[in-house]
Amino acid sequence: MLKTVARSRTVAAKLVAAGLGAASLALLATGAAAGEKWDMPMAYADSNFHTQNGKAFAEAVNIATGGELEIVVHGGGSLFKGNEIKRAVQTGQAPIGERLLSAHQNEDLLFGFDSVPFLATSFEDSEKLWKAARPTIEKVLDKQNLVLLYAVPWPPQGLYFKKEVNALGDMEGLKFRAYNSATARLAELAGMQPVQIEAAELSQALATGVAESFVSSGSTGYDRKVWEHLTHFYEVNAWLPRNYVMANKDAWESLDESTRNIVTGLAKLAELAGTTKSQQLTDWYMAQLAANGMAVQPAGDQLRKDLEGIGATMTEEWLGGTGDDGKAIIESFKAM
Ligand code: PCA
Repeated sequence: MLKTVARSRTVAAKLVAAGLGAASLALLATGAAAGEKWDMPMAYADSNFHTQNGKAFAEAVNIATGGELEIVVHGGGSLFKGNEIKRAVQTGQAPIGERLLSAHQNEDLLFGFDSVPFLATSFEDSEKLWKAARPTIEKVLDKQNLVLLYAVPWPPQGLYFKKEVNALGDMEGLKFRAYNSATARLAELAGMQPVQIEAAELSQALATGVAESFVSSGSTGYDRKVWEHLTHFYEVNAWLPRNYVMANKDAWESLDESTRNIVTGLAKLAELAGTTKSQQLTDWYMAQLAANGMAVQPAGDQLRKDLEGIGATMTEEWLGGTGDDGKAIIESFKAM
Protein backbone atom coordinates (compact mmCIF):
# COMPACT_ATOMS: atom_id res chain seq x y z
CA MET A 1 0.00 0.00 0.00
CA LEU A 2 2.69 2.40 1.04
CA LYS A 3 4.76 1.42 -1.94
CA THR A 4 1.81 2.06 -4.29
CA VAL A 5 1.24 5.47 -2.84
CA ALA A 6 4.93 6.23 -3.09
CA ARG A 7 4.99 5.10 -6.72
CA SER A 8 1.91 7.19 -7.50
CA ARG A 9 3.60 10.19 -6.02
CA THR A 10 6.61 9.62 -8.19
CA VAL A 11 4.45 9.25 -11.29
CA ALA A 12 2.50 12.33 -10.24
CA ALA A 13 5.69 14.26 -9.75
CA LYS A 14 6.85 13.23 -13.21
CA LEU A 15 3.53 14.28 -14.75
CA VAL A 16 3.78 17.66 -13.08
CA ALA A 17 7.34 17.96 -14.30
CA ALA A 18 6.14 17.08 -17.80
CA GLY A 19 3.68 19.93 -17.55
CA LEU A 20 0.52 17.86 -17.32
CA GLY A 21 -2.24 19.51 -15.37
CA ALA A 22 -4.61 18.79 -12.58
CA ALA A 23 -6.98 16.76 -14.73
CA SER A 24 -4.35 14.08 -15.29
CA LEU A 25 -3.59 14.00 -11.61
CA ALA A 26 -7.25 13.61 -10.76
CA LEU A 27 -7.45 10.67 -13.17
CA LEU A 28 -4.36 9.18 -11.62
CA ALA A 29 -5.97 9.45 -8.20
CA THR A 30 -9.08 7.54 -9.29
CA GLY A 31 -7.02 5.02 -11.21
CA ALA A 32 -8.84 5.76 -14.50
CA ALA A 33 -6.97 6.14 -17.74
CA ALA A 34 -7.40 9.26 -19.82
CA GLY A 35 -9.30 7.71 -22.72
CA GLU A 36 -10.94 8.51 -25.97
CA LYS A 37 -14.76 8.59 -26.01
CA TRP A 38 -16.57 7.37 -29.12
CA ASP A 39 -20.31 7.90 -29.52
CA MET A 40 -21.86 5.02 -31.46
CA PRO A 41 -25.23 5.69 -33.13
CA MET A 42 -27.38 2.62 -33.84
CA ALA A 43 -30.72 2.77 -35.64
CA TYR A 44 -32.77 -0.04 -34.15
CA ALA A 45 -34.71 -0.34 -30.89
CA ASP A 46 -32.70 -0.33 -27.69
CA SER A 47 -34.09 -3.75 -26.81
CA ASN A 48 -33.25 -5.23 -30.23
CA PHE A 49 -30.60 -7.95 -30.23
CA HIS A 50 -28.36 -5.97 -32.60
CA THR A 51 -28.36 -3.02 -30.20
CA GLN A 52 -27.83 -5.27 -27.19
CA ASN A 53 -24.94 -6.92 -28.99
CA GLY A 54 -23.48 -3.51 -29.84
CA LYS A 55 -23.69 -2.55 -26.18
CA ALA A 56 -21.92 -5.74 -25.10
CA PHE A 57 -19.21 -5.02 -27.69
CA ALA A 58 -18.83 -1.46 -26.41
CA GLU A 59 -18.59 -2.64 -22.82
CA ALA A 60 -15.99 -5.25 -23.71
CA VAL A 61 -13.91 -2.59 -25.49
CA ASN A 62 -14.12 -0.30 -22.47
CA ILE A 63 -12.96 -3.06 -20.16
CA ALA A 64 -10.29 -4.57 -22.40
CA THR A 65 -8.67 -1.23 -23.20
CA GLY A 66 -8.77 -0.20 -19.54
CA GLY A 67 -10.82 2.83 -20.51
CA GLU A 68 -8.37 3.91 -23.25
CA LEU A 69 -11.32 3.69 -25.64
CA GLU A 70 -14.81 4.21 -24.29
CA ILE A 71 -17.61 3.45 -26.76
CA VAL A 72 -21.04 4.81 -25.84
CA VAL A 73 -23.99 3.30 -27.75
CA HIS A 74 -27.00 5.49 -28.65
CA GLY A 75 -29.78 3.12 -29.77
CA GLY A 76 -33.11 3.63 -31.52
CA GLY A 77 -31.82 6.30 -33.92
CA SER A 78 -31.55 8.71 -30.98
CA LEU A 79 -28.25 10.30 -32.03
CA PHE A 80 -28.57 9.95 -35.80
CA LYS A 81 -31.47 8.36 -37.70
CA GLY A 82 -30.76 5.17 -39.61
CA ASN A 83 -30.43 6.89 -42.96
CA GLU A 84 -28.03 9.50 -41.52
CA ILE A 85 -25.61 7.17 -39.77
CA LYS A 86 -23.27 6.26 -42.63
CA ARG A 87 -22.75 9.90 -43.64
CA ALA A 88 -22.20 10.87 -40.01
CA VAL A 89 -19.44 8.27 -39.67
CA GLN A 90 -17.90 9.06 -43.06
CA THR A 91 -17.61 12.73 -42.20
CA GLY A 92 -16.40 12.09 -38.66
CA GLN A 93 -19.47 13.52 -36.93
CA ALA A 94 -19.58 10.12 -35.26
CA PRO A 95 -16.40 8.00 -35.08
CA ILE A 96 -18.33 4.69 -35.16
CA GLY A 97 -21.88 3.57 -36.00
CA GLU A 98 -24.14 0.78 -37.17
CA ARG A 99 -26.32 0.60 -40.27
CA LEU A 100 -28.20 -1.85 -42.47
CA LEU A 101 -25.59 -2.68 -45.11
CA SER A 102 -28.03 -3.13 -48.02
CA ALA A 103 -29.46 0.33 -47.36
CA HIS A 104 -26.46 1.62 -49.33
CA GLN A 105 -27.49 -0.33 -52.40
CA ASN A 106 -28.66 2.89 -54.04
CA GLU A 107 -25.04 4.19 -53.88
CA ASP A 108 -23.41 1.00 -55.05
CA LEU A 109 -25.38 -2.08 -56.07
CA LEU A 110 -22.69 -4.32 -54.53
CA PHE A 111 -23.99 -3.42 -51.06
CA GLY A 112 -27.15 -5.35 -51.94
CA PHE A 113 -25.43 -8.74 -52.19
CA ASP A 114 -27.34 -9.94 -49.11
CA SER A 115 -30.76 -8.85 -50.43
CA VAL A 116 -30.72 -10.84 -53.65
CA PRO A 117 -33.87 -12.95 -53.18
CA PHE A 118 -33.37 -16.67 -52.59
CA LEU A 119 -29.59 -16.55 -53.00
CA ALA A 120 -28.78 -17.31 -49.33
CA THR A 121 -31.84 -18.30 -47.32
CA SER A 122 -30.34 -19.96 -44.21
CA PHE A 123 -27.89 -18.84 -41.53
CA GLU A 124 -25.35 -21.29 -42.91
CA ASP A 125 -25.56 -19.86 -46.41
CA SER A 126 -25.66 -16.32 -45.09
CA GLU A 127 -22.26 -16.97 -43.43
CA LYS A 128 -20.83 -18.32 -46.66
CA LEU A 129 -22.17 -15.43 -48.70
CA TRP A 130 -20.70 -12.96 -46.21
CA LYS A 131 -17.33 -14.69 -46.42
CA ALA A 132 -17.50 -14.42 -50.20
CA ALA A 133 -18.58 -10.76 -50.19
CA ARG A 134 -16.65 -9.31 -47.26
CA PRO A 135 -13.33 -8.49 -48.98
CA THR A 136 -15.16 -6.62 -51.77
CA ILE A 137 -17.40 -4.75 -49.33
CA GLU A 138 -14.36 -3.84 -47.21
CA LYS A 139 -12.70 -2.35 -50.29
CA VAL A 140 -15.77 -0.31 -51.23
CA LEU A 141 -16.08 1.00 -47.67
CA ASP A 142 -12.36 1.78 -47.47
CA LYS A 143 -12.71 4.09 -50.48
CA GLN A 144 -15.45 5.87 -48.55
CA ASN A 145 -13.21 6.51 -45.53
CA LEU A 146 -14.80 3.67 -43.55
CA VAL A 147 -13.40 0.63 -41.75
CA LEU A 148 -15.64 -2.41 -41.44
CA LEU A 149 -15.61 -3.88 -37.92
CA TYR A 150 -18.32 -6.55 -37.84
CA ALA A 151 -21.61 -7.56 -39.41
CA VAL A 152 -24.55 -9.57 -38.04
CA PRO A 153 -27.49 -10.97 -40.03
CA TRP A 154 -31.15 -10.38 -39.24
CA PRO A 155 -33.32 -13.50 -39.09
CA PRO A 156 -34.78 -14.63 -42.46
CA GLN A 157 -37.17 -12.26 -44.22
CA GLY A 158 -40.89 -12.95 -44.62
CA LEU A 159 -44.00 -10.99 -45.55
CA TYR A 160 -46.44 -9.14 -43.30
CA PHE A 161 -50.04 -8.36 -44.37
CA LYS A 162 -53.40 -7.56 -42.88
CA LYS A 163 -55.20 -10.19 -44.92
CA GLU A 164 -54.68 -13.66 -46.31
CA VAL A 165 -52.34 -13.63 -49.30
CA ASN A 166 -52.01 -16.68 -51.52
CA ALA A 167 -50.62 -15.29 -54.76
CA LEU A 168 -49.14 -12.19 -56.33
CA GLY A 169 -52.59 -10.97 -57.36
CA ASP A 170 -53.55 -10.60 -53.68
CA MET A 171 -50.73 -8.07 -53.22
CA GLU A 172 -51.77 -5.79 -56.08
CA GLY A 173 -51.95 -2.13 -55.08
CA LEU A 174 -50.96 -2.57 -51.42
CA LYS A 175 -48.92 0.13 -49.72
CA PHE A 176 -45.67 -1.63 -48.93
CA ARG A 177 -43.03 -0.41 -46.51
CA ALA A 178 -39.52 -0.79 -48.01
CA TYR A 179 -36.19 -0.58 -46.11
CA ASN A 180 -33.81 -0.51 -49.10
CA SER A 181 -33.96 -0.34 -52.87
CA ALA A 182 -34.26 -4.13 -53.22
CA THR A 183 -37.43 -4.21 -51.12
CA ALA A 184 -38.80 -1.25 -53.10
CA ARG A 185 -38.07 -3.13 -56.33
CA LEU A 186 -39.79 -6.23 -54.98
CA ALA A 187 -42.87 -4.12 -54.27
CA GLU A 188 -42.85 -2.68 -57.79
CA LEU A 189 -42.50 -6.08 -59.41
CA ALA A 190 -45.41 -7.33 -57.28
CA GLY A 191 -47.60 -4.41 -58.34
CA MET A 192 -47.50 -2.76 -54.91
CA GLN A 193 -46.69 0.83 -53.93
CA PRO A 194 -43.36 1.05 -52.11
CA VAL A 195 -42.74 3.63 -49.40
CA GLN A 196 -39.32 3.86 -47.71
CA ILE A 197 -39.62 3.89 -43.90
CA GLU A 198 -37.07 3.29 -41.12
CA ALA A 199 -37.93 0.54 -38.63
CA ALA A 200 -38.07 3.20 -35.90
CA GLU A 201 -41.05 4.79 -37.71
CA LEU A 202 -42.74 1.58 -38.76
CA SER A 203 -45.41 1.35 -36.04
CA GLN A 204 -46.56 4.86 -36.80
CA ALA A 205 -46.66 4.20 -40.54
CA LEU A 206 -48.84 1.15 -39.96
CA ALA A 207 -51.07 2.99 -37.49
CA THR A 208 -51.69 5.86 -39.89
CA GLY A 209 -52.10 3.67 -42.96
CA VAL A 210 -49.02 5.02 -44.74
CA ALA A 211 -48.04 1.35 -45.05
CA GLU A 212 -50.13 -1.81 -44.79
CA SER A 213 -47.61 -4.51 -45.59
CA PHE A 214 -43.84 -5.09 -45.55
CA VAL A 215 -41.03 -7.60 -45.75
CA SER A 216 -38.81 -8.12 -42.70
CA SER A 217 -37.79 -10.57 -40.01
CA GLY A 218 -39.81 -11.69 -37.02
CA SER A 219 -37.42 -9.54 -35.03
CA THR A 220 -38.67 -6.23 -36.43
CA GLY A 221 -42.28 -7.42 -36.33
CA TYR A 222 -41.81 -8.20 -32.66
CA ASP A 223 -39.96 -4.96 -31.82
CA ARG A 224 -42.68 -2.88 -33.51
CA LYS A 225 -45.59 -4.94 -32.09
CA VAL A 226 -47.03 -5.21 -35.59
CA TRP A 227 -49.84 -7.47 -34.38
CA GLU A 228 -51.54 -4.24 -33.32
CA HIS A 229 -52.09 -3.47 -37.02
CA LEU A 230 -51.45 -6.59 -39.11
CA THR A 231 -52.72 -10.16 -39.06
CA HIS A 232 -50.61 -12.44 -41.27
CA PHE A 233 -46.95 -13.38 -41.44
CA TYR A 234 -45.73 -15.60 -44.28
CA GLU A 235 -42.38 -17.30 -43.83
CA VAL A 236 -40.50 -16.91 -47.09
CA ASN A 237 -36.84 -16.99 -45.98
CA ALA A 238 -36.13 -14.76 -48.94
CA TRP A 239 -32.75 -13.49 -47.64
CA LEU A 240 -30.93 -12.50 -44.42
CA PRO A 241 -29.78 -8.87 -44.62
CA ARG A 242 -26.95 -7.67 -42.39
CA ASN A 243 -26.33 -4.78 -40.08
CA TYR A 244 -22.69 -3.76 -39.93
CA VAL A 245 -20.59 -1.65 -37.62
CA MET A 246 -18.19 0.76 -39.26
CA ALA A 247 -15.58 3.19 -37.96
CA ASN A 248 -14.39 6.44 -39.47
CA LYS A 249 -10.97 5.67 -41.00
CA ASP A 250 -9.22 8.75 -39.57
CA ALA A 251 -10.60 8.07 -36.09
CA TRP A 252 -9.56 4.44 -36.48
CA GLU A 253 -6.02 5.33 -37.52
CA SER A 254 -5.67 7.72 -34.62
CA LEU A 255 -5.95 4.78 -32.20
CA ASP A 256 -2.72 3.10 -31.19
CA GLU A 257 -2.01 -0.35 -32.56
CA SER A 258 -2.76 -2.29 -29.40
CA THR A 259 -6.16 -0.60 -29.03
CA ARG A 260 -6.96 -1.39 -32.68
CA ASN A 261 -6.00 -5.01 -32.11
CA ILE A 262 -8.29 -5.25 -29.11
CA VAL A 263 -11.19 -3.73 -31.03
CA THR A 264 -10.64 -5.99 -34.03
CA GLY A 265 -10.60 -9.07 -31.81
CA LEU A 266 -13.73 -8.02 -29.93
CA ALA A 267 -15.44 -7.21 -33.24
CA LYS A 268 -14.88 -10.82 -34.31
CA LEU A 269 -16.47 -12.00 -31.09
CA ALA A 270 -19.37 -9.57 -31.53
CA GLU A 271 -20.01 -10.93 -35.03
CA LEU A 272 -20.06 -14.48 -33.70
CA ALA A 273 -22.19 -13.68 -30.64
CA GLY A 274 -24.67 -11.56 -32.63
CA THR A 275 -25.06 -14.18 -35.34
CA THR A 276 -25.65 -16.91 -32.77
CA LYS A 277 -28.25 -14.74 -31.03
CA SER A 278 -30.03 -13.98 -34.30
CA GLN A 279 -30.28 -17.69 -35.04
CA GLN A 280 -31.39 -18.58 -31.52
CA LEU A 281 -34.13 -15.95 -31.56
CA THR A 282 -35.59 -16.81 -34.98
CA ASP A 283 -38.16 -19.37 -33.77
CA TRP A 284 -38.83 -17.40 -30.60
CA TYR A 285 -39.88 -14.37 -32.66
CA MET A 286 -42.28 -16.54 -34.69
CA ALA A 287 -43.78 -17.84 -31.44
CA GLN A 288 -44.23 -14.27 -30.18
CA LEU A 289 -46.05 -13.17 -33.35
CA ALA A 290 -48.36 -16.20 -33.05
CA ALA A 291 -48.88 -15.70 -29.30
CA ASN A 292 -50.02 -12.16 -30.06
CA GLY A 293 -52.65 -13.42 -32.45
CA MET A 294 -51.00 -13.38 -35.86
CA ALA A 295 -51.42 -16.21 -38.35
CA VAL A 296 -47.84 -17.38 -38.86
CA GLN A 297 -47.28 -19.84 -41.68
CA PRO A 298 -45.04 -20.75 -44.59
CA ALA A 299 -45.91 -19.00 -47.87
CA GLY A 300 -48.23 -21.22 -49.94
CA ASP A 301 -47.03 -22.89 -53.14
CA GLN A 302 -48.42 -20.29 -55.55
CA LEU A 303 -47.17 -17.32 -53.53
CA ARG A 304 -43.75 -18.93 -53.28
CA LYS A 305 -43.64 -19.60 -57.01
CA ASP A 306 -44.64 -16.02 -57.77
CA LEU A 307 -41.99 -14.66 -55.41
CA GLU A 308 -39.36 -16.89 -56.94
CA GLY A 309 -40.22 -15.42 -60.33
CA ILE A 310 -39.63 -11.93 -58.95
CA GLY A 311 -36.45 -13.20 -57.30
CA ALA A 312 -35.12 -14.43 -60.67
CA THR A 313 -35.70 -10.99 -62.20
CA MET A 314 -34.01 -9.26 -59.27
CA THR A 315 -31.03 -11.63 -59.40
CA GLU A 316 -30.56 -10.84 -63.10
CA GLU A 317 -30.82 -7.13 -62.42
CA TRP A 318 -28.29 -7.30 -59.60
CA LEU A 319 -25.82 -9.31 -61.66
CA GLY A 320 -26.33 -7.00 -64.62
CA GLY A 321 -25.61 -3.96 -62.47
CA THR A 322 -22.63 -5.27 -60.52
CA GLY A 323 -20.76 -6.90 -63.44
CA ASP A 324 -17.61 -8.89 -62.70
CA ASP A 325 -17.53 -8.01 -58.99
CA GLY A 326 -21.06 -9.31 -58.38
CA LYS A 327 -20.42 -12.40 -60.45
CA ALA A 328 -17.22 -13.13 -58.51
CA ILE A 329 -19.08 -12.91 -55.18
CA ILE A 330 -21.78 -15.32 -56.29
CA GLU A 331 -19.29 -17.74 -57.84
CA SER A 332 -17.13 -17.78 -54.76
CA PHE A 333 -20.24 -18.30 -52.59
CA LYS A 334 -21.47 -21.18 -54.74
CA ALA A 335 -18.04 -22.83 -54.66
CA MET A 336 -18.08 -23.01 -50.81
N1 PCA B 1 -35.30 -5.69 -39.92
C1 PCA B 1 -34.88 -4.46 -40.50
C2 PCA B 1 -34.10 -4.84 -41.72
C3 PCA B 1 -34.25 -6.29 -41.88
C4 PCA B 1 -34.99 -6.73 -40.68
O1 PCA B 1 -35.25 -7.89 -40.41
C5 PCA B 1 -36.02 -3.59 -40.88
O2 PCA B 1 -37.12 -4.08 -41.09
O3 PCA B 1 -35.81 -2.39 -41.01
